[in-house]
Amino acid sequence: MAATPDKRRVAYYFDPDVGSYNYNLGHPMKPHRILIAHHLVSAYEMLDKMHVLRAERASAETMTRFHTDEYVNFLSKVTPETADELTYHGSRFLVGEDNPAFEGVFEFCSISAGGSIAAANRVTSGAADIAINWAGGLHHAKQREASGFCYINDIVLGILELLRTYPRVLYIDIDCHHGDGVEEAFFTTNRVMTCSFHKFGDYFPGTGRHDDVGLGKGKGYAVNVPLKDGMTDETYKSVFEPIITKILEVFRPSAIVLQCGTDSLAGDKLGCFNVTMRGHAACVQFVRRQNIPMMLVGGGGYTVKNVARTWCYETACALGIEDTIDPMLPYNAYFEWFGPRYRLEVPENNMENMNLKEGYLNQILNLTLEQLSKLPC
Ligand code: ZLV
Ligand code: CA
Ligand code: ZN
Repeated sequence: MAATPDKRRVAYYFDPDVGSYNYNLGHPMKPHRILIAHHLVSAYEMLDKMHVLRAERASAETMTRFHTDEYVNFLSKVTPETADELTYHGSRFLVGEDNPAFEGVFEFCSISAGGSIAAANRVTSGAADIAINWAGGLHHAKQREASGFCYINDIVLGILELLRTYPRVLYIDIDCHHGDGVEEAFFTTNRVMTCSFHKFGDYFPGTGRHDDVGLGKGKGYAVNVPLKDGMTDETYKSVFEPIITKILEVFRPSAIVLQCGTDSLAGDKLGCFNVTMRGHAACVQFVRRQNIPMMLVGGGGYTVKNVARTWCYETACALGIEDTIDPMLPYNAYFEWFGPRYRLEVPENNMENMNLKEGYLNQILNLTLEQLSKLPC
């Protein structure tokens, strides 16, 4: 007899307006990629296999569960015209060019944060085993300022919601950048373990050294896996699986938030790894197999068509139907974007894997496992 397929109740949060916000001209962050991913999900007929929900937009007051009143108040008021004055000439709230005061920035943040908060509640209520918010994952936002294309930290707000019900939450971050905002928010608590895999060395935001492990009660509960250019599927898996397995053994999380930033894919405009769509999704599949309530959020990803392909495939992984997915893309409104091959794939390239030099990857793996073995069981 065939084994029962491994199905989960999936809640998928999508706001049809999310694709209409634009960071400044020439800015690499394109909210439109979430709409394209949605078109692929729809063309693959996944929408009727899950609960498709539009979350209530997060209010300013809700955002102050993490951010300061002063910052949220600023964000709710700022426009492209008033930005210079309200930021005291670019010295407060929005520093540098990474975070422009674009038209509708507060609404965009309300959609992103509203989605992660609703996803967290869907999981804690027991109505979903997996809740997805591809508009979330904005891991750099700080308590009192924007950073790295992120204004409101939807992940911190989502985790705070999970902590109302669950004693321990694991946060895993496979975006190519360090998940600094989430790490900082929970740096002194042992109720949230943060684990970020990221490129380190002459790369934004510059934090996430291996020996940054948390403070006070949180000592040992921040896990950082600094990597070099050229990570492949095989080498990514060779650190991801043993580290997450060890974390599950020592931390025993009651829920997991997986940030699925796709700038860790091969060929990303800002990333520098060589991971394929399948290698990236293998992280989702591995976490899903643990049978722990889970949230999937988006994050970075700057080669738009590959972001859409990967989040579509990862939605299929959440549903457990990835083996039935046609590698040829079905016709959809964005079909011509996916030429010349029109396939659901992100292939690797021939870049060198700098992590294999001088046993670097093994050293990092061993140091991380050693850190984790020191935690009380
Ligand atoms: O994927 O930016 O390197 C989650 C995420 O993790 C920097 N920013 C800052 C520090 C001083 N610099 C440069 C400022 C440039 C401002 C505009 C760009 C414009 C065009 C092309 C690339 C960039 C850019 N900015 C590339 N890397 C940066 C980083 C921020 C990276 C954020 C990653 C966000 C969503
Ligand atoms: Ca990361
Ligand atoms: Zn990133």
